[in-house]
Amino acid sequence: MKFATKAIHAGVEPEPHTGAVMTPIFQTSTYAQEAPGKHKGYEYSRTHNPTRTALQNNLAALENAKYAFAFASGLAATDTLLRIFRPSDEVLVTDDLYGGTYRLFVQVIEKFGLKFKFIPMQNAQNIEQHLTSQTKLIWIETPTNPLMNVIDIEAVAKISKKYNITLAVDNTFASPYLQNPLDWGADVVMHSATKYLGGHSDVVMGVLATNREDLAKEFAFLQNAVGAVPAPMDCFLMLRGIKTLHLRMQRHCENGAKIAHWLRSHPKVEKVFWCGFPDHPNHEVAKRQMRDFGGMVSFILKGDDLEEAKRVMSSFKVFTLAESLGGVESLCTHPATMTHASIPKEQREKAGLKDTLIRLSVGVEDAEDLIEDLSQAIG
Ligand code: P1T
Repeated sequence: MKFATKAIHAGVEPEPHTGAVMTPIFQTSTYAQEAPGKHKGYEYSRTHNPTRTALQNNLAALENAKYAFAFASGLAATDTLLRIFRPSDEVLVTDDLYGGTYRLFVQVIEKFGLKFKFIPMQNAQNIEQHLTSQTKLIWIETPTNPLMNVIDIEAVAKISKKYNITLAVDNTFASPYLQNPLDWGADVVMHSATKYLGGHSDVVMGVLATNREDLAKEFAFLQNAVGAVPAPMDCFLMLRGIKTLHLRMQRHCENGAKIAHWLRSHPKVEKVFWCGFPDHPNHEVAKRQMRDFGGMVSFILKGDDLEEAKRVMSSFKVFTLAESLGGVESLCTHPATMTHASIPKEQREKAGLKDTLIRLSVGVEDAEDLIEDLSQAIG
């Protein structure tokens, strides 16, 4: 089945009792049992819920995975994955990543004895020298948030396999429409489904998907044992959002490309971060592992003046200044004070993230209106 058909149909069957075409919201915490232990596969909604089952089957199909698990947020999904590791295990992480993931790793999980090392991975050859016998997980984002660095999933997977290390890819920025990390050798795909998958900025949710049975068993156990599960209503909204993922992504990519090029030709713009430019350092990798370049674009104004950047971010009429991304509406974010404020400034700057960087999540509005808005805001 091709992507658009999977987005609409995978995992979703008409409801057997009534024929309802849309998966109902099974708003129940528990299920009647005929006799102790004799039930229809559903006992308690932390463990299983039919709306969640339909969504998980759909998500697995989109990521070419055998198994997918939905969680109450992207960070809940990441936290659940990290719980399969043990004190003194080491994790190698891309140096540019969502600030909340950094905070979870350094301020929460490190307390339990795991060690995290943040390194640039745009050149996969940089990785091997940082591995130790304790390295158990490599965590990458690609494209990265917010610098749009691209990491060669296949090259990293070759290394992780050689040393028997699990490779997890945060696929939030690309969405499964643009990139399927498991096809390139990753062991786990993680999503903040809050973003492109949901697509309408009305649900917070996370996903883990894998083809490895051993990991799937751990995730199923932990999903129930830890319990960071999404509500049935949210699973319904996610299924509904996913039905138009392919249509939305096409327009996000079209608008993203138009805006990236427009910004690049603007006399007041110093640098535009977007992996669709042929001179982006890893453009060839992006072309190979992604189907298009997405709707996330970051930029820095000439003069590198924080006050001027703040003035521009406060002047938009169509873009909304807000955290998050991937919804139909265009958003503008200031990573240094918003999404990446939990990463110490020194660490941010080491990774190349300046306080003056402006991040755009280009929505699916009319590109001409978006460009007019950017034009009046930048001046
Ligand atoms: O917000 P949540 O659903 O918990 O997902 C966390 C997360 C994980 N990975 C990436 C790449 C992300 O971008 C996020 C959330 N990011 C934002 C809220 C943001 O504006 O960047």
